[in-house]
This record gives sequence, structure tokens and C-alpha cells, in this order.
Amino acid sequence: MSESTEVPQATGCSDLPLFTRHPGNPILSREDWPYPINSVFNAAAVRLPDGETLLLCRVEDRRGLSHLCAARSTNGIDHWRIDSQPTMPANPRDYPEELWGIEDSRITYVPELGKYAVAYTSFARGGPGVSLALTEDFKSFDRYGVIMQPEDKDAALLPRRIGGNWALIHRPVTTLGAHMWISYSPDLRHWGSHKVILEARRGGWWDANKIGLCSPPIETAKGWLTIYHGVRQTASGSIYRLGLALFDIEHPEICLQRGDSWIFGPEAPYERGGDVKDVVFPCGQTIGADGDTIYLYYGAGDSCIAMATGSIRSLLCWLDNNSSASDGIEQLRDLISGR
Ligand code: BMA
Repeated sequence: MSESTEVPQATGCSDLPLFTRHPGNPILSREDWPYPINSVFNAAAVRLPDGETLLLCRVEDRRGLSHLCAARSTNGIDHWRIDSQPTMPANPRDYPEELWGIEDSRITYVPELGKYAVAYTSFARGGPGVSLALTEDFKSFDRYGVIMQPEDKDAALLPRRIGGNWALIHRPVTTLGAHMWISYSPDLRHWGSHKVILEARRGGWWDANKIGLCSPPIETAKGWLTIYHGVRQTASGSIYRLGLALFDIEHPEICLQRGDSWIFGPEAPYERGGDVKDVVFPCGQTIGADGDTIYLYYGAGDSCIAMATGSIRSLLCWLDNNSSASDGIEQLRDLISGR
């Protein structure tokens, strides 16, 4: 069904492109690193209390294994101060699930805990799984170990409890396919109530067969605004592009809107080339002081980090005008009325 009977049609929406690449892209690459590496990409992002931007970058070393390294900048664009050694190296001795490295973190500040939750991919013989750590300072990390067993990745914690439980969005690969799920926990250690929240489409769609969460969802008055990636398989490889979806604030398993077309895809040379060509892969964003500007940090070509800016208002407006019928509103009504 369409939302148009309930929400006044937005006017004056910007059309695509919804994100503008920074002219200085890529903003971080291997040459910037204070120690020898192969590549740096897929960074989580957070604005620290002192106003600085911190990126927790995935760094692939010259064995091919990844760790996380923090880079800090006053303006979130340049003059990065990069930790002189890995900030969060894999620790396979105590956490065997990290044998082949740790990758693609997402940071959520959790006011109730006064800490940052870092969800990341831990990679070992069983495949990639989701691990969680808490930190106050991005210097020491309190590891919770694997919270979603392989094969699973692309996870982020929501910043507050939903109905009394913590909520994690993640992407297990099951016989049903590679879809986005949500799971709930009373203590961040024991997880259940698993539900599919967004399915990969099928056939010729840009997001057919494999999707996953990008940066942590953004809380807005209309719902959790969520950027996800869709992977198109072609004769010459995969194309990673970005799409938009909106989930209900108190029932985040319910998708209210989903954009039809992708909103951002590999176009610039640093996105179309690199170790893995045709990949844009955001794991974090910060929001400007205006409460609207999105600074989206994304890995490009599995080789460098780039940034593009967008607007929460424009993204929501675009979704109003460009999403296909979703049964989310009906589902919500059923849930609320106990049907
Ligand atoms: C995905 C993840 C990302 C990577 C992307 C493209 O499956 O592993 O870390 O950027 O593939 O290689």
C-alpha cells in the first residue's frame, strides 16, 4: 500500500544524486599510513565529544589480514592523526574467531552505558562472524567475543533499548539468502527473537540476492533512516551500490519505506578501480551541527577511504517519492492492534 494518504506528499525534494563526493577524495589511503600496509578502507565513524571525527579504519596488512586503526581529524576531512600502530589488532590467542583478522566495524554511542559499541567482523576457519566490543576511549576495548556465529557480518547496534532489549541489525547468510535481520538481547551477550527486516530482491534488481547494512541507522522523527548495500553479480564481477530504507522507530523490524533505485554507486576512478573494483562500502557517518548534513565515510575499491555529503531531509524526502509499496504500515497496524 502507499503512504500517500497519510503523509502529505513532499514537495521540492532533491533528486539524485543525493550524495556529493568531496573534491579531495580519497581522503585517506595507504600512503598516509605511519606503518607499512596494503590498503585502508571500510571505516566506522563517530564525532567525539571534543568535536573531532574519529574513523576506525579497516587496515589490511601485507599478509592480507585486517585490523582496526583509529584516525582522528578536527574537520573530518584532512590533517588526520593516525595511531602509530594498530589500535585494535586481532587477538586470535584469546579470541580464536579472529584468526584471520577483524574487519568492517560500525560504531554506535550508547548513552545508557556511556560507551561506544563496536560491532565488527571476526574472520576465522568457520567464516566471518559478528563480534562486539565496548570502549570509552578507542584505546582499550572490552571484547564480548562472537555474538552472531558465521556466516554473518554487516552488523551495528542500535543506540538504545527497544522494548527493554538491545537490538542488533546484521546480515547472516542462510539457505534463505543474504538478507538483513534484527536480533534482540537483554545483556548484549545472549541474542534471540531473530527476524528478517529487509530481503535482497531477486532477478535483475540492483540489490538482488545479497544486501547488508552499511553505516548504523540514523534516528529521525520518521524512523530509522538506513543506508544498505546491494550487490549485483555481473559477468565481470560484483558491483556494490547503496540503497535507502526506513524502519519504524519503536518496531525496527518493520520496514516503512524502501527506495527502488540505488542512490550511490561506483563512478569515480578510485571507486571503479582498486584491489576490488566497483565497490563503495560505507561503515560510518557523522551528522553536522545543523542536525541534517550527513558526512558519509566509505571504502572505495577496497583500497582507500572517501567521503560524500548528503542531507537527512533530502534522503527522507526522496524516499517519500521513490519507494515502492511497502506492507510495513499494514504490519505496524497489525502489531499495534494485536491482530
Ligand atoms: C564484502 C565485505 C567488504 C568488502 C566487500 C567488497 O563482502 O567483505 O569488506 O569491502 O565485500 O570486497
